[in-house]
Amino acid sequence: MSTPAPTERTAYTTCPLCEATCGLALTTRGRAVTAIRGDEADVFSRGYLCPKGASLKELDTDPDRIRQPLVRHGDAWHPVTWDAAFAHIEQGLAPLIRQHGRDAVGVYLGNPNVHNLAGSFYAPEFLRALGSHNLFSASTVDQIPKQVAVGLMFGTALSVPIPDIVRTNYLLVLGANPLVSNGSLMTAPDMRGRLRGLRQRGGRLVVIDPVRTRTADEADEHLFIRPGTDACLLIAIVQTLFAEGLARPGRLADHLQGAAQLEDVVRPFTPERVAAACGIAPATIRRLARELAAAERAVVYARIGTCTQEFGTLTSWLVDVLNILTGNLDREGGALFPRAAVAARNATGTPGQGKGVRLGRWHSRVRGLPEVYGELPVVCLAEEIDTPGEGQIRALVTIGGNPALSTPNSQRLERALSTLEFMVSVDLYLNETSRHAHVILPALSPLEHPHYDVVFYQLAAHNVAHYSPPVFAPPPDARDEWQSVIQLADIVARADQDAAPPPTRPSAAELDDALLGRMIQREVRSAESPVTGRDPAALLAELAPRQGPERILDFLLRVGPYGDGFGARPGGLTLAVLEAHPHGVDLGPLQPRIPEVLRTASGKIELTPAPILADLPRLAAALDRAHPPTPANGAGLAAQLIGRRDLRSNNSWMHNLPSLVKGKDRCSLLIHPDDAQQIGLGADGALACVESRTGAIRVPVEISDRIMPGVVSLPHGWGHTLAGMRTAVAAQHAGVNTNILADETAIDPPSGNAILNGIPVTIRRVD
Ligand SMILES: Nc1nc2c(c(=O)[nH]1)N[C@H]1C(S)=C(S)[C@@H](COP(=O)(O)OP(=O)(O)OC[C@H]3O[C@@H](n4cnc5c(=O)[nH]c(N)nc54)[C@H](O)[C@@H]3O)O[C@H]1N2
Ligand SMILES: Nc1nc2c(c(=O)[nH]1)N[C@H]1C(S)=C(S)[C@@H](COP(=O)(O)OP(=O)(O)OC[C@H]3O[C@@H](n4cnc5c(=O)[nH]c(N)nc54)[C@H](O)[C@@H]3O)O[C@H]1N2
Ligand code: SF4
Ligand SMILES: [Mo]
Repeated sequence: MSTPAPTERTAYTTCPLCEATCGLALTTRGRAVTAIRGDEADVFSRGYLCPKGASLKELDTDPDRIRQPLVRHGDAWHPVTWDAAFAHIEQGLAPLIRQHGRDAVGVYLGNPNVHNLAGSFYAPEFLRALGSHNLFSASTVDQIPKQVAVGLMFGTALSVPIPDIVRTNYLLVLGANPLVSNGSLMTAPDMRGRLRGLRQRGGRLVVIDPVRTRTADEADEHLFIRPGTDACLLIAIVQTLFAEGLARPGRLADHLQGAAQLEDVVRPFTPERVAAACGIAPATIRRLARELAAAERAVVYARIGTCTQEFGTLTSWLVDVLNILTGNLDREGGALFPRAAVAARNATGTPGQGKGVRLGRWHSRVRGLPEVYGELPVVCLAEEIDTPGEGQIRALVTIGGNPALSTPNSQRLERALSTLEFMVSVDLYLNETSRHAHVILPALSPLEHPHYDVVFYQLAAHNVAHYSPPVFAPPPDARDEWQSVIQLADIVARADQDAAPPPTRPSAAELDDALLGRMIQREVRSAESPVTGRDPAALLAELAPRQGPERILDFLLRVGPYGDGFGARPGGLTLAVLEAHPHGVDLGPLQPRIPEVLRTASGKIELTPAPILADLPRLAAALDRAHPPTPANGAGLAAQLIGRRDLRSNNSWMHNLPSLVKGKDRCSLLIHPDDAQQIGLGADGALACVESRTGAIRVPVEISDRIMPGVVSLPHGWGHTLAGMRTAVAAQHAGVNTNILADETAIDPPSGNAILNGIPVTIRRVD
């Protein structure tokens, strides 16, 4: 007799792939997904999804996805049990820590850590247990400049003001292409719908980008700008506001520190002074200033093109300065601070006051770059591995990261990785980075673990909370990523104890109990908590029988700003409440939060933080630089290289899914027709050689007047050509790695962030 066909059911889950946090409705039959659509009842995304969300089905079933721990001997990988894998890791890491100290182990955390609960709740525990100064992440090839600016201005690293797109009348976008990226540092699903809504209300959208992007296609006005010069433009807008008496912070005036000093320092940066550098006429700069000042509700929004560039921190600062001076910070239709339900630093502690942020508490060994928020700039990673001496990195742990493709001068990093004495990767794939590991611990399919966006609800354009239980139970011998990470924490914590390791390793559940115990202890001791002075054992009992990330989530929800306070605030949020709302809980539109949200030592908005002002002379010096730069060695075309994203690609790791790589090749060099003609590149598909200080690549061109002359654009995350990987589909759509061209010595000094936009390159035709 045949077994009965499994019944069909619908499961709801939040897509973990990008910052938009779309609600998905999955139709499943047994262990199979039969359909994925946008969940129309989702309180935030209302049915929106993109092609990547639909590809979760392929990710779930990808035969190349690693499902068992792997140990490498030479070039050969062997599946092993979890216990064997952890024993191997202990044998690899512990002696190095004992002999060379904790800094001998480096860590790289990649982007998926901010998209899953293991990264949010357990990775910090691993870093604490390891106690190494050599911590790196994708943040320093991404948004750290913004975090430095807002930390200094508002007091916490995640106090990023978010554009209130659904209520604004004027949106100025720089260096972002939300129609393709679906938004970043602005969680707001369905960007096209939201931007069209703005224009239907009679609002105005202006986009400033070296490329006429899909977002620019939706705009009222698009202006080209020379890569890396947004700070020049924005500071001249600020100067104009002061010069024309248009600086009117309104209600915020009482909460500002440094307004007079600000007016002083921007005075030399007139529109005439900056125009040649940024390529935008003085009259246009003044008009933008007047439009921003005149709009009833306006907001400036900038993203990766303005962060991963020469003046990332200054630009990020100027964006909020403009929102403040036009009275648009912290008001409806301007830029507002979300109030997240879980783990928001600016919603705990004393309202309106804090310690501010401290940067530069230690420095990298080789180049002496300052620490930022507990990590070192990833541009230092290779040199910390390949430069001998005390404190050298001898072992590396990567969790959900692919720095071999994602970070500057990848060839040097690649070489460095191959010399490590020991390396562990926690990853879904055997790829450019994890191929260097000695042990790979697999993570689960995103459909096999619970989900809650701890980070992105702190950056969302509407206050929401949405918990998703696992769609499928994990396979019997699988372990969730949090279990791996907490075991790793235990291994490194005990590494320098000379005694032999205990005969049985503590279980993940035991380690989790200890971690939560410490969290509860801290909370009951905090004077500002709804559970101050309560009995930790009683709180722990109330969380039973949950375990792991769900138990921590329940705990943090309950002590959070909307929480039930373990009975202190009846009717408040608990995980059970979220479970009863599979389409999410709507916590309301963003509300003004100043001064309560501030956590600076002064209790004010710091308009002129010293580390930021210290960077202004560098901006002044750049104003007279020649554009475009002349070619380094005569022949060829001198240009500035920038990056871009594609709707069907996600950084470096989703190129193994057939539905996303089918069709036209996406890894092409976008070049203006005049530039192409000058070096004899006749048609799309012609091969160009692109060379920078660090390397050279060959790539087919795509000729288009969407890009400004003197600038070329190439997406990152490609170049799947290396030996020893297990990504068969990606290998057939390999593309080239743009980070061979990015220079690890080029940084934004206040943040240490890499410069990935505006890289000087020379381009030649390949015959
Ligand atoms: N030139 C240039 N370089 C760039 C950029 C650019 O614009 N231009 N952008 C930068 C930006 S913004 C970012 S965020 C970085 C990204 O840099 P990385 O975070 O280093 O790279 P990703 O491509 O996101 O790789 C994620 C890795 O995690 C694995 N993975 C996926 N899901 C999970 C999971 O749930 N658990 C675990 N353990 N692993 C998982 C994937 O297989 C992959 O190996 O790249 C940066 N690099
Ligand atoms: N489909 C898809 N979505 C993604 C990702 C992905 O890989 N694919 N990655 C996710 C990640 S990790 C991130 S961080 C976000 C990023 O999200 P976004 O910030 O929206 O990133 P991009 O789409 O790369 O848009 C950056 C824009 O900056 C422009 N630009 C480059 N240099 C300059 C400059 O100097 N000045 C100005 N004004 N503009 C410049 C580029 O031409 C480009 O249009 O996207 C996320 N979403
Ligand atoms: S926009 Fe982002 S969150 Fe929404 S479906 Fe696409 S990848 Fe997922
Ligand atoms: Mo990113």
